[in-house]
Amino acid sequence: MSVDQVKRLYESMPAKLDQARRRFGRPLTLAEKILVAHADDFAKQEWSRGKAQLRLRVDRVALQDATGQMALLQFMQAGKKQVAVPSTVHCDHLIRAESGAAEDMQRAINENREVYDFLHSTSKKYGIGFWKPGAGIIHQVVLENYAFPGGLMIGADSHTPNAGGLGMAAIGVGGADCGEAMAGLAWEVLDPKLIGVHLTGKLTGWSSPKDVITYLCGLLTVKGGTNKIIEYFGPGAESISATGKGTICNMGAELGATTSLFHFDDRMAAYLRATERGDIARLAEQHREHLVADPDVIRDPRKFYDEVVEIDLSELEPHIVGPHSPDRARPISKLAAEVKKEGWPAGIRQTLIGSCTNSSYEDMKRAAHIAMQALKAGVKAKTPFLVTPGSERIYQTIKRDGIMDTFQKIGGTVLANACGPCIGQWKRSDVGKEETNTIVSSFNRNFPGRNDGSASTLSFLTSPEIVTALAFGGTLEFDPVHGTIPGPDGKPFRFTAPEGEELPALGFAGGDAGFEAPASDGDSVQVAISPTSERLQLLQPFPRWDTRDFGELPILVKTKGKTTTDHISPAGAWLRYRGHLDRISDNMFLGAVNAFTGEAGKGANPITGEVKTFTANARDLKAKGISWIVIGDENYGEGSSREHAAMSPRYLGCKVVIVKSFARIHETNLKKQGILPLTFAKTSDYDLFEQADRVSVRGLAALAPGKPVEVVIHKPDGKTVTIQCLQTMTDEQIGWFKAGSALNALT
Ligand code: MIC
Ligand code: SF4
Repeated sequence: MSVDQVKRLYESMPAKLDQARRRFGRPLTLAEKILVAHADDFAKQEWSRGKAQLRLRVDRVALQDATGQMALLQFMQAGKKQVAVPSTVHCDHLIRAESGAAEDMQRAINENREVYDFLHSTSKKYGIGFWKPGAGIIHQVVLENYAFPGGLMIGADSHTPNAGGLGMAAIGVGGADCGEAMAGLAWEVLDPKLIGVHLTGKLTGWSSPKDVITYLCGLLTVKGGTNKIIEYFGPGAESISATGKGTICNMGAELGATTSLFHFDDRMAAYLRATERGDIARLAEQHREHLVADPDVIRDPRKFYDEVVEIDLSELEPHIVGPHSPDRARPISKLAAEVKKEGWPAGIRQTLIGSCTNSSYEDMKRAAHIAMQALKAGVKAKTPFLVTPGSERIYQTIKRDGIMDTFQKIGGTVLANACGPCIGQWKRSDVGKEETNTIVSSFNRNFPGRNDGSASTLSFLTSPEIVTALAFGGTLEFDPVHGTIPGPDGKPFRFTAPEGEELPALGFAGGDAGFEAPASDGDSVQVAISPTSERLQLLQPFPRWDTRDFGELPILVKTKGKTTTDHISPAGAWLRYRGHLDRISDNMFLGAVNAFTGEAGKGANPITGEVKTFTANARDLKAKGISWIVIGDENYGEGSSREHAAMSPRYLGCKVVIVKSFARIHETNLKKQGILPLTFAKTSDYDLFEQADRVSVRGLAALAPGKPVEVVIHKPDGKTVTIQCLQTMTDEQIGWFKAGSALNALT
């Protein structure tokens, strides 16, 4: 978005915000200001938190190489010549970490050539900015180049809210949402409720932005933010750098929040200037009052936010979360006792810093400060230490400033500027497949199997500086804040608290950022997809609803416990097939725990009784022309925005998913792909479903917003049980269901 467009947005705000203050009869929070300023039609729009469906115009769309393939394939189906809003593609997820940046990059380019060529040529053709492999991780690149206070963007990645560090409302969505916004349609989202987080005190010593969010994860849990925007404000916010704010907003995805954001302040202006956007900083300073909440909101927040959380940063201890869920939180000082009690292996096998969450200059600098202390004292690292810089800009700057040298001196390996081990793109040879082992990283997710494909790996998340100290302690029993480790002379060695500037004193290093602008004449660019490709496949429209109720569908899978998108459609080696719906569907439910047996990834075929993978069973049912249903637990579909977790089930014959509760992005993805998402009116009805049951869904012709749906469970002995299920579909979404998918409804 050009400076002129930002200026126009800011200049349009006073009138729009006044109109909203009058209509709502009260002052506005920042989240509301941004939503109002981006309303497709303010006058016609109904506003009601938690109830209304907002139609918004986004300023920008960001795609990455794993989810972006499907987003672009869907956009292409809309038949447009050019994208309607500024959009970018970022090649970051497909680079596998194996032996260090240079070799890993070359291997990735060779292995993924076909996909990169596809992304590159579609970008060129349709007017999309293209960030080459190695340019950096989507959210860091967006923060450095595109995010701006008061803006609204969507991205086909759940950690898009990272841009909230610069006061932007940036929301993670499925690829179909992006495709539609790029095609020029308004984008829809449930009017979110608002959580205000009032920050007082000051971050000091070992405490870092990561601790704000890991603490909140423990407090609010992984579903605490569902359909809510988290707005941070208060005097404490000024003690957090813009990139630190980005860390906090990024990991708000782990709370399931729609997005998170901070009010505009001088730290943001400083970051904008350091990243060569002084013109935007100046504009934001001129329009400051529109880029923060109204004064009355700050004075009496409880009147205007649905919930308020107080955090005194001066009291906040460093936290660590895990294993297996980002909300399993405790202060680092309490970890050793818990490790003993739980019998987790205390010895740490790998330490990793970086990722989109924590790879700012400040993060690297503070981690290097810890490493330097150990180097000076002659203390050796006890674990491998892997670093993923967030962008080429960070990489070049830490190289110039000697930070990389420090990491290398402690035996660290600097990986490509990419997702790598954070998304299972990690070839690890130091542990056996089923060996229980412990790793610690500064990433944001730690679901089973997430990093190295092994559910036996226990993954803990904490700040980069604590990760670095733990690399020297080598054990979860070491508390770097209060404890000591043996020095080379046998005497106890104690780290002092990390220090590090938020922005490089010499400015960011220049060099080839890895950006390619689209062609001026897109018509001349050809996008070719080979019909024999195993990486890319043109999409075929899903069949329309045949206007009949669903009768006696078998249950393909009833999942128990956490069913994240990593359980439904694992990443790692499967990322290879993200552009090929048929191939990727072989991973469907591989991580899902079968509620009938406790086993992951497989179950009895509902017709033959043979125990096979869920995919094999689904393919068999599909071949027989039988559709099926999924029963799920709480916060079903938590985590990633990947729509493959909805498309694969749809492709293999799923009609309905009934769960205790949904994560926001996944519920929308199901609707977009034409699957009926239902929740139990009575949570305990989950227990009624048994393996041999058949399930009917009645009254579909009368489907209407807010109207419950009748579900009949047919028991093998002929008995039936009728229950009520709820659905959250709007008229438009019911239209998607009837058309077979949102895309079908469009074309
Ligand atoms: C993630 O962190 O889980 C991912 C990989 O970035 C996903 C996107 C994907 O699955 O490609 C996300 O967060 O949406
Ligand atoms: Fe990449 Fe990990 Fe960030 Fe997702 S969370 S964008 S996989 S670095």
